[in-house]
This record gives sequence, C-alpha cells and structure tokens, in this order.
Amino acid sequence: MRNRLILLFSLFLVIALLFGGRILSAPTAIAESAPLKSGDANGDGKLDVSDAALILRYLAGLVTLSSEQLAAADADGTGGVTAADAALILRHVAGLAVIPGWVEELPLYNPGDIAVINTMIDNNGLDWPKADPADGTYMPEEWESHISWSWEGIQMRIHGLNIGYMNIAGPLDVSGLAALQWLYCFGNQLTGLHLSGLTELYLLDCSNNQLTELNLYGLTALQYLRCGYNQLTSLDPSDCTALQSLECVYNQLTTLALRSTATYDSLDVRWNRFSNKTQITGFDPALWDNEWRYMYYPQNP
Ligand SMILES: [Ca+2]
Repeated sequence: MRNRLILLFSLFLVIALLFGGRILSAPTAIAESAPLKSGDANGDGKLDVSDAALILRYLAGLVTLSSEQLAAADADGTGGVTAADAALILRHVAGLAVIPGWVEELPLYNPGDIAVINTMIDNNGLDWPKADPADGTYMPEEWESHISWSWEGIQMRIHGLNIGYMNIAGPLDVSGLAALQWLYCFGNQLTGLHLSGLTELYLLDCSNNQLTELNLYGLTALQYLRCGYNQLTSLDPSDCTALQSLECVYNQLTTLALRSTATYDSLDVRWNRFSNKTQITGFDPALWDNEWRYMYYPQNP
C-alpha cells in the first residue's frame, strides 16, 4: 500500500510538473466570500488529486497561489505548504487519512479496503469482478456475501472477510484492511499471509494452505487461531496476548512458546514434530491429553 502511494505520488509529481498546465484544469475562479476548505487548493469545492498536483506545481515554482489558496493548501495545518500537504491529500483520496471538513464528502466504502480486494483479484486469482470505479462509491454485488462491512463513523470498513475455498494462491496481503476483525481464508493454496497492523483481528482461520511461515507480530487482539494443515516450521504467538484457542495440527513445528500467564480454552498441537511435551514452553505438561481441550498426541516421528 505504501509503495502504491509512493508510486501514485511520484506519478502525479511527474504529471503535474510536465503537463500540469495543459491536462489539469486551471485553478477556477475563487469564491470571494467563504474561505476555502482545508486542502482545496484550487478552490473548486472538491478535494481530489488535482489539489495535490497544484500544490506540487506550486512547490516547483510553476504556479503562484493566492493567500486564500495558500491557506487551504496547508492541508495538515502545520503552517506553510510542503509536499506533506500533497501527500496527505492523496492519502485522503485513497481512504488512508481523513482531512477534517471533508467527512460528508467521503465515499460510502473505504477506498483503501476496496483496493485490497481489487489487488487480491489481480494477484491471487480471486474470481470476482473488480470494483470499478475503485473510489469507494461502488461495490460489486458478488462481494456482498463474502464481506462484512461496518459503519465506522465516517465510512464503511471491512470487518470480516470470508474467502475460504476460493481457489486463491500466492502470498495474500490483507494488511491494508486495518479494521479487519475476522478472516476466513482456509482451503486455498496461499503461500504467504501478511497481517501486519491488524490490531482488531480476533479470529483467523488460515488452515489448509501452503504457508511455510505465519507472522503473528502485533496481533494483540487475536483470540482464535486455526492454522492447521500448512507447512509451518515455526510459530511465535508471543504478541497474541489475547489468544484463547490455538489449533495448529499437521505442521512441522518442533518448538512452541506459549504464555505461562495465559489460560487457554483449547490447544490442539497434534501431528507436528515435537519430540516431547517440554518442547512446548509456557504450559503445564501435565495438562496435555488429560482434558480433551489440550491435545498433544500423536506427533509425527
Ligand atoms: Ca479542489
């Protein structure tokens, strides 16, 4: 996502510098009565990429701006006009930031979330139609039964995503779905799963894929994890301080560090490569297999 923004930013820098005068609409007449809203550098009453482009052209010395325009161009309110103001406007347009005063103008669906699903369609072979336009004003009907959207004050965000048994492959990056709370992506051919920053995620089922690693860092809300039937050789749930239930059967684990202060509702570590129960630290070995909810045997030789 960051790379895409940088690309977008660079692209508009080039476009703005080279062709700005011709293909970008010239600044329109500025209303004299009301002051311009923050970010609306060209004063057309909208906040879009043309405002970012105008700021970049101003910074390059290609255009001059009125004092009203300069005040509006200071989108981040830090005083003065810099490239950071243009970047903030692009982030707002992409749904990654909100500039106060434009909340009522935001599209219904978060464009950043829309972009993540569109990228899955491009990169992972997800057999859905893409959202087009991808600006958050539109979601294809085919997405509805798989995606749980929730209203978050200013916009709809994706809270749940069910892409189980969708015949998708390759590395899956859902790190852009910052509001994601539950994810079903089991039964696919995924080789990677990128979850960084998903601090709201409490339920993850990524069983039956081809994962060789699973990075759980920062998943502080994760309560339920099912990652069985993969090829994991290690698993580090140390950041998952809310974890209650872990099922990681049929992997290649030889060690596992659990939290000694936690009380787990269920653990199922069968069919890994633990040589003995003490390879699982932070958990009383005597509890294994005494109760159905803590299952250790059998292990692979
Ligand atoms: Ca504008």
